[in-house]
Amino acid sequence: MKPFIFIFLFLSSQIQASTVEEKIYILGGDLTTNNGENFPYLTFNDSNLFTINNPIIELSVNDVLDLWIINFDSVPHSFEIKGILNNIPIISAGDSIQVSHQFTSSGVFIYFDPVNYPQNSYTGLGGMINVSDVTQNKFFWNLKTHQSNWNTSILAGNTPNWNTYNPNYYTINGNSFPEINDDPSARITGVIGDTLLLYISNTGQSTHSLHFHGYHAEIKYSSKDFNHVGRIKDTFPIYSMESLILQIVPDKSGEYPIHDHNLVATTGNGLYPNGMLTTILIAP
Ligand SMILES: [Cu+2]
Repeated sequence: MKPFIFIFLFLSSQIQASTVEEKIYILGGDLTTNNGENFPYLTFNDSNLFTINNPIIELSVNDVLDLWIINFDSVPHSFEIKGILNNIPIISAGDSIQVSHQFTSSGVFIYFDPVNYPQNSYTGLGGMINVSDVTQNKFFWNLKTHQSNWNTSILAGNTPNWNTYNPNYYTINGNSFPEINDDPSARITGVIGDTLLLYISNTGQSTHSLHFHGYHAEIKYSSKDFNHVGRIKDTFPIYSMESLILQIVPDKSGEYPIHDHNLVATTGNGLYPNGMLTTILIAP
């Protein structure tokens, strides 16, 4: 009988879902650029201390996410997971709400504040939930753009004319070049033959076209169009509030640039090189 018991235990472990409990805190602070400019900013945070990053929530397929959202800001906010959870009530200043959802397929899912859309989301309140069954060689990019002279006015409750949006800063996980390469969650590193997975969300208000030098990548997931899965190429458009999973299997060693092909996005308030520019570093 022993083999049958073993098989039963093996199968039951494959379908077991776990419940992941997380808390995120809405907090205001400043984004400081590497040019030394400061502008007000809002993010979701792991604790009641402000950081420029929105937490990356990592789940396995079939996990149930139990999420508390705590509003430490002085004005009302809300919460939405694009395409999955909406119609969540307003969270008053000082209040909190709990949401729960089981994620039954892999992908990158954007969470954000839908209040006054896109203003609150633009000023920083947007992050990513990654659902996969892979534990190794994962890298994460949350893309955002900023028009630094807009934030004070937007956070005072004003609505800008989005037709005149002209961002002057471009960040990946809150950083611009060269600091992106100091973020081990963003900077792609590996050795020849590795399977490297890059989870990308665009929670800003611009479209980007990411160009990979040195290696081609394969689309493993696209929130915009399922038919794009399987395409192997070196440039990947990503629209606002869309997400991608790319896979790279390096065939050679070296260090190669990856950047937004819209070259204004590789500047910071007119200075080059800056913005959405990083390198992939592959060892023999
Ligand atoms: Cu290029």
